[in-house]
Amino acid sequence: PQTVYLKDYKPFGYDIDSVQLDFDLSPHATRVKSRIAFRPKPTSDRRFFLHGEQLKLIAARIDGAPVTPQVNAQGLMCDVPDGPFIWEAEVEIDPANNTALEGLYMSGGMYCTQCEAEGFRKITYYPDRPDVMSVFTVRINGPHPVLLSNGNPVSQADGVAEWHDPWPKPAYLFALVAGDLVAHADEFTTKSGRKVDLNLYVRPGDEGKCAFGMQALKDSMKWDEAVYGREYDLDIFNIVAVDDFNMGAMENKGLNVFNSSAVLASPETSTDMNFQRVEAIIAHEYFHNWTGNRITCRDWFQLCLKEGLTVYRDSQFTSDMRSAAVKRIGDVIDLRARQFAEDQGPLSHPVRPESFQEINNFYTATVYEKGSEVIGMLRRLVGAQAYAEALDLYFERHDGQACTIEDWLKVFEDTTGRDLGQFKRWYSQAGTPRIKVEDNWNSNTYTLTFTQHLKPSATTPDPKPQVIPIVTGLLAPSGQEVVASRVLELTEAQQSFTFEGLTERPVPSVLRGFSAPVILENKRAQEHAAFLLAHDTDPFNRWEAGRELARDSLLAMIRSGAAPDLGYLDGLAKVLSDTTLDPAYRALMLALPGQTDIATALHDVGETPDPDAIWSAHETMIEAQATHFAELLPALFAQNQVREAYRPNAAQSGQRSLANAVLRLLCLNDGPDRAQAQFDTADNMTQQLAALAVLLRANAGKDALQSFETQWKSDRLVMDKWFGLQVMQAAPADVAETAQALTQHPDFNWKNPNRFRAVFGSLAAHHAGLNSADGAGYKLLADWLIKLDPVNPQTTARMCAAFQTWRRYDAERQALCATQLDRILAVPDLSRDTSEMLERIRG
Ligand code: B3K
Ligand code: ZN
Repeated sequence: PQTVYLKDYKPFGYDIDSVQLDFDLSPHATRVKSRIAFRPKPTSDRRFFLHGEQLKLIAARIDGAPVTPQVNAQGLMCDVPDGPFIWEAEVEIDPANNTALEGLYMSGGMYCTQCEAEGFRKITYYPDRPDVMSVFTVRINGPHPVLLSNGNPVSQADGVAEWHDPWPKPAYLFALVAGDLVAHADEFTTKSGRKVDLNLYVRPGDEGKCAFGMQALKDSMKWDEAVYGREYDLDIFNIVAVDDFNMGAMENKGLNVFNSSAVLASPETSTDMNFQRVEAIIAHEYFHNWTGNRITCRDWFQLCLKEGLTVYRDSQFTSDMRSAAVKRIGDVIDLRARQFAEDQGPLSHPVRPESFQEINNFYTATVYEKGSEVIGMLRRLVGAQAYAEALDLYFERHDGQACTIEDWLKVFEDTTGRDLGQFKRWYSQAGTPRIKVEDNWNSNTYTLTFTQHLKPSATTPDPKPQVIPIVTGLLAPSGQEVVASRVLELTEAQQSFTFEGLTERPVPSVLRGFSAPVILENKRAQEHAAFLLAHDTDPFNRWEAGRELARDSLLAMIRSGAAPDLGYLDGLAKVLSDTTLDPAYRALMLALPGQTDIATALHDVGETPDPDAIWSAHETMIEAQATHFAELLPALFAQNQVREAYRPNAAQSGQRSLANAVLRLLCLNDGPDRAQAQFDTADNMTQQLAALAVLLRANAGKDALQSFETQWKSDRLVMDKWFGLQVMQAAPADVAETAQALTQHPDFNWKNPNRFRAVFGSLAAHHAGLNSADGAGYKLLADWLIKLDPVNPQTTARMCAAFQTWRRYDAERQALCATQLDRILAVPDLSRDTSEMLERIRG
């Protein structure tokens, strides 16, 4: 396969004045007619190449005269006139056999599209690159009640609809949907008075799961007006729910297409976490209308330009809608689990990569989540006011353009007068910087000295210091805050900051709010962490101190068989019983660092993690929590029962998350009756599923599992939970067998990405199960990736990331894993997606 490089970027030689598409829908023989007005640029080399894959070319014409282009598997070349001309083509495609779910495909009888990143070339011949923007008119012919495309409706009649999108867009934002769908309709009036029709289209039967998503959309529209001054720009905004979808959702202009799991929600069928995810993804896709659609990317190397920024915007939205502290902690847990893991292994790449084989493999935690962290740092460095001004300038200067990271940084430079040359390293250097802190106290002067270090890697052989905003506050030994949070700007490899006028040696609270995506390396004294757990005014660092104590205790248990640390348990008990603290926050405090995080911590200091030992330490610690908090737990459980009608808001969700974490501990102390009672009486999915998880964990879930299946058999999204939970809750030795058995279930439709991920995503997330010493986890995953690859390369490649940490384990496990990696790599005709991933991972 060919490698594409950022440095090779060349503009396309033609502008496109307009695009007209005409679809005749038919499951196995859809005809697509295109009529495209090309205009050569003065600088053009007149090389006319159009992308096209898996297309049957029926006819092509230039200015009405038939032409015979040279066609290959990637596209076509053709001789074209010197001046402007009209290109017309007719192609035939087979959506019913499109199992890759990219281009035009079918899901449950409906037609839908997914074009990002390079799927439009499977619909017709076109310069399928984001810097070619044009105005599209689309006509759809088909016997379906609902026929949708981008933009505003021009005409709708029986079996034919026409849509016109006035906003120039790249082909990856094209969308078409046709099917027997029902609309949940509403409207929104923008701040300048434009009335916008809003529709959420779903399959008949799903109407009852639309209200929450619709409200989230309206909240997002309002928020983007209030906070970023961004108004919606069409007469209509449509969202469609699709059951077969490779990712969460897609921001096509005026016609967002969603994985049904990311938009449908009801109290009976969705957990609090599901509601939060729906709200965040609706917001994310909506926010793309400005950050992605009105201003798009020049090329796919600039993906973080739209994704990092849009993730940052949706995280701001969630912080405003819910609890900012809880959101931040959740984001950091996720960042460490996914992005740090990526950055410390063979898949490490800069936020703006410089080469790829398959761009779909670069929709990563680094591009998205680290990309968002980089924007958070920029805002911290320049301040909220300058950030707002820079964003205004960005929208004003670049509206309608396809831009680069250079354009993005330039608006900040022009707004603030700052040189962002060094800051730009965040985009070009791969890896997670490591920070060491030392402090010194000398005649009332307190000094903090930081050093930063970035490990050289394949893409960053010669790392240079980065600009790292370290938000720091100081506490007096009494617990009083004596220096409020301020941003220390670390720009050198080593740098000191002094604080004058203090009367006693303070305790530092550094990297408050996780102000930069770095690893803080220095071990602080245990009593120091215990002090911060008790006193820090920064909620993130207070949580972080508790997490550090938990981690250190787990590490000691693993290394030397130490008992669980009583200091940690005592500190945690105080936090748990502090009713002034948000229950959601206390639930986060109670949770232990993930087993993968513990493996990472061991690997980080050159030790070989033993997944079984990590598992056991976790179990022992949870038992210790149950014993240590025995007095506290019944009251905590009772206080956090929600008596009002179910609502998925932050307050109620927080209470349920604390009560359900407590339920697990209570089950260890008192047996499964309480969980069984909760399961039997639950009137919402959060309570039902949490109880089922506890029962399964206690090996007391057989009947509940059966009745859950009987109750929810016909609900695909709920059944995904049923499949996933059994794998998640299995003991390490049973994980592969459980997953294997589930694949034999009649409802295991492995071609449906949600169902496949329910089983194998859960296997991949089960640290001790995936890495079981007999290699059964590796083998089962490999078997199924081999099976899925020819059907759906994108989902297969994405799941290969489960193997990215294989080199940290012992020689036996490495050998078992290598065998499986090689077995997959040896498959003839392995997709470009999967082979790129596995070659990087195998190394
Ligand atoms: N932009 C899409 C992701 C497309 C992924 C293509 N493999 C969803 C999002 O980030 O909003
Ligand atoms: Zn996005």
